[in-house]
Amino acid sequence: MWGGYLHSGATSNKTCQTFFSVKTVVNRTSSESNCRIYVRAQIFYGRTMSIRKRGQAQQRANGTIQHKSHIDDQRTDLTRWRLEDDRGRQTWHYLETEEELKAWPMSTADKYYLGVDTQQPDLPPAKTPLQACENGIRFYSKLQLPPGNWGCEYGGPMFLLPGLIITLYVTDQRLSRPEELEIIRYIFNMQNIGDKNGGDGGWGLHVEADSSVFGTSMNYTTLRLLGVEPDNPRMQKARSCLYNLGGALYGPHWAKLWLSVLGVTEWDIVNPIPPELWLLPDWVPISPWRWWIHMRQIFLPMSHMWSRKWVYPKANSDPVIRQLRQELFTLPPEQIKWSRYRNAISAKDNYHPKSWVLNIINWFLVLLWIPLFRVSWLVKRAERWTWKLIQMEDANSDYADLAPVNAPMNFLCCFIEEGPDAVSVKRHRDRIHDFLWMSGKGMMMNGTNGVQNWDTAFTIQALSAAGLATRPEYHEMLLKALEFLEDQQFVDHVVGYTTSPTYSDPPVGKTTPEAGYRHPRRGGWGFSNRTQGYVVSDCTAEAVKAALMLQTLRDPQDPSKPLFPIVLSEQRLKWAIDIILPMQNATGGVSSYEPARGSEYLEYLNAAEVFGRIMVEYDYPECTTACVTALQQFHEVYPDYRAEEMQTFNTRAVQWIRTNQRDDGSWYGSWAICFTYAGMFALESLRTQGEIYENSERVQRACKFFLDRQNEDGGWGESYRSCETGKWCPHPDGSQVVNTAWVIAALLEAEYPHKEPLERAVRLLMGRQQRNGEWLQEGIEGVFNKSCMISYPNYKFIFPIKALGMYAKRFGDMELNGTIH
Ligand code: LAN
Repeated sequence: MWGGYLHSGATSNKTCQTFFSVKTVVNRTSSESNCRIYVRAQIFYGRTMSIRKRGQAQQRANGTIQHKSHIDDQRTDLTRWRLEDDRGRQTWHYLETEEELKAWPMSTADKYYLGVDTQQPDLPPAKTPLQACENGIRFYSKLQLPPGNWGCEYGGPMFLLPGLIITLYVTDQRLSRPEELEIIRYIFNMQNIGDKNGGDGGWGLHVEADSSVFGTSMNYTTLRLLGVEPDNPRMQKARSCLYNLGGALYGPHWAKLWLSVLGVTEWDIVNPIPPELWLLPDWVPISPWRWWIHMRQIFLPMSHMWSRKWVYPKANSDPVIRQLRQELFTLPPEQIKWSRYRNAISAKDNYHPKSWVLNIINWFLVLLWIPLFRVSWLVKRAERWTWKLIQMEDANSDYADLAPVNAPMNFLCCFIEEGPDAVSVKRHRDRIHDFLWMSGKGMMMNGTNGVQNWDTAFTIQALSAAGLATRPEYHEMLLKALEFLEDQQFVDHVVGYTTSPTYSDPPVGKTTPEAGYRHPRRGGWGFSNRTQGYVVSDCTAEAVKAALMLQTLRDPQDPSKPLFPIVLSEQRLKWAIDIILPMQNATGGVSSYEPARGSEYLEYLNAAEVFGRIMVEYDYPECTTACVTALQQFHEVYPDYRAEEMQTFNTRAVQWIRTNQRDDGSWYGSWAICFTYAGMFALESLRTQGEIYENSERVQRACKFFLDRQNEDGGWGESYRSCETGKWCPHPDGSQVVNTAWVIAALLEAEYPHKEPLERAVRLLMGRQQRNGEWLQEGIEGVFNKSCMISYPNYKFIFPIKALGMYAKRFGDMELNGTIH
């Protein structure tokens, strides 16, 4: 053991008025087998939002941080991190002083998320499924946060932090020192090194993916901007991986855009992103308002940036940028003719090759439109309109924005348009913290600003399905969860909606430019929290179901009394139904954020290269089922409200579910992996129309699909490759707790009559449970856009709890004899 001061400095921050100084104590711990220097950073700065101006805390010389230890060897003291949950706004804070530590003790949830021992006691070993279910709840309930929701490490995508760090860099900002150190540590922890994905030293699109130019060039750049030196052996390895893939010239569109903003590449390398498209009349089939919401909200700031051709003003004098120009390519930069590489893309990144249509359009734009027709008044008009839409998006979400891809882009647009001291820039800077998540492996950027509503609604439903929601010991937890949902419902309209020609009450599924092309939102729920402000069909439906499940329970002691207060009033639930009803597509199915507005042919314009099925909304069995079951439950409680419409909605929706089934009996899932997830929803839908194993050939086929794939140990394990390939791919590590729980729930929804396969599966869940009631993290669970995985760590609690409880309800809570795996 040895210690000493490594670095110190002081700064002040105009906006946040923070004070910063770093005192790092260096220890060499024997527990770290590689004898890595362990730096316990004691960091003194204002507790709340800590963003420094670049160059203030660190003395920058030649663009790199000047201090002796290797920045990548450092880490903070995990026991000083705390999660704050302010009405669903989750932010992590590093405590600097002993007083602060005393005033803000570490909670079990903090410990759990940070991978620190939670010290939860061993529970009496479960002999029956319900005992296992209750042991699971006992552990999981300790993770509930004060406002009533659950926190979530929502990692997976490896392209989010780069956008943030580049934006901060070019706007001359920095995160706090502990945050930066932990981001570096996280990115290194996710590097493909050793036996991880071939160990070539790169990064992939997501944490489990093979290295790609996108992942490698972006994460390498991020590390360099955060001060990691190029001669670090891991960086050398990353570079050689990048060169093997062709270098950053072979990156996808988004990578080229970010590198051009940074001044590492030139804008000529970026295929055109003309904001003029936003001026197309709404009836035009390719108008951006018809695109999937994520694509249009990303295209929006991207097109603005592209049109302005904005470049980091200090690019040419900043040594890091100059070095990056040497490090990222296989050719010296002066020899590169940037425009030649607009269409260059490595095979590893080319998941969705650009269509011939898009290639012709790009050719037309580059050779004819831009030089001959793109006159300045038109450009100005387009930029004025995109800027207005960006402002509307910021206003509707209090600068949280739809997701962590468009949030940094909007941030940069505000900086470009309004300058460094603008309120908009400060608000964006502050909001960044909502996305950052601290874990035992370092700090990541969550896929959204949390999973608050989604996990909370599912948790309530799991206990209810398990028949445990009436138990007094869970009452407080469930009430708090219900109150959380109440607090997070959208109770206001989007900017411009009430004065737009499309306004009506109840709303209809139409939109106009005056409403910023948004779907109505009052009464809906989003995936994360109220601030973010985007209605999602199934998030609304799952929240309605959760609320109804609790609010209709009778007190077991006195059945004349309700067990829970009416936290969500009849009016508020009706508003939610008003949001769900206009979500249905002409096909009968339901999409994610809005009914589909454009044709699937728009996929020909998919320019992202790394994702599939992103251009428009599609029908999803998951979203469709959630809406069907919510409407059904609502109708049982309030039979007079819009009953006919609900009836028609459900008949058409379930018919769509039927037609969406594949010949082998399965359904393809788009939001988690994959057939096991979608099958659970689809069978629930069919059950609402009385279609179960006994009377339905299609349900029998669905059950057979699962039974044919049950592993020897009784479980199911599905790999993310199922999502990419559209074919069942077994998980390389065998059965997975989450897949197994989904299939148990699916078979029980189907009323599959034979107990034996279900009992074997239940045994697997029980066998994987730890003595303290928890289940350990296994493979990644979620997906989006077919190719990018994302984690849902709470699923390993929610779904086993649900499945075990459902099983006990159906077959009785008997002791299970025999080996538990
Ligand atoms: C999510 C997460 C939640 C998810 C469900 C509610 C589970 C789903 O049933 C509907 C769609 C939705 C809301 C969804 C859509 C796409 C999201 C927002 C994500 C997968 C989380 C991250 C992803 C977003 C697109 C990430 C940004 C990346 C881009 C390629 C734009």
